[in-house]
Amino acid sequence: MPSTFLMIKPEAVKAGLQGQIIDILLKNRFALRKMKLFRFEREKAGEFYGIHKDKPFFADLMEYITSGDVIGMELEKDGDVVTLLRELVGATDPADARPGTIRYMYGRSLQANAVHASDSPESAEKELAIIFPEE
Ligand code: FUP
Repeated sequence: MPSTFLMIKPEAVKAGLQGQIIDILLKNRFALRKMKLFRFEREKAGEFYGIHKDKPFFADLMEYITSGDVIGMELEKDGDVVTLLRELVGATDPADARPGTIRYMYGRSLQANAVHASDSPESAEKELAIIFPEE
């Protein structure tokens, strides 16, 4: 079954929202295959967000994503799992996210937008290999 990567970001873990977010994922029939709580080292964070390294917001993004624990997950679902999960997650900026989406409910700002979800099958494969290298 195809799988993708989701990560609960620092502000959502600090706010204790991980249970509610996982509940939404399971109720929407995403199967949880792997899960890990960890804190990013700078180097690994840079590798994970390498696609943004020339963006003006990169330094702030590094500061934020290494600021506390995150929870990474491998999620499985029949069909186009990447697109289905991105729809449930909602727009990058919570202010633009549709009601019912995770970012609408739990995102606080463009940066602190509660979760990350891979944007393509290629990104999912790359991100899963970075976060779960041992498996
Ligand atoms: P997404 O794929 O929805 O996670 O969004 P992007 O890959 O475009 O951006 C990655 C992360 O960078 C976002 F989750 C939040 C952060 N970001 C900013 O902080 N400022 C910006 O202007 C754009 C993105």
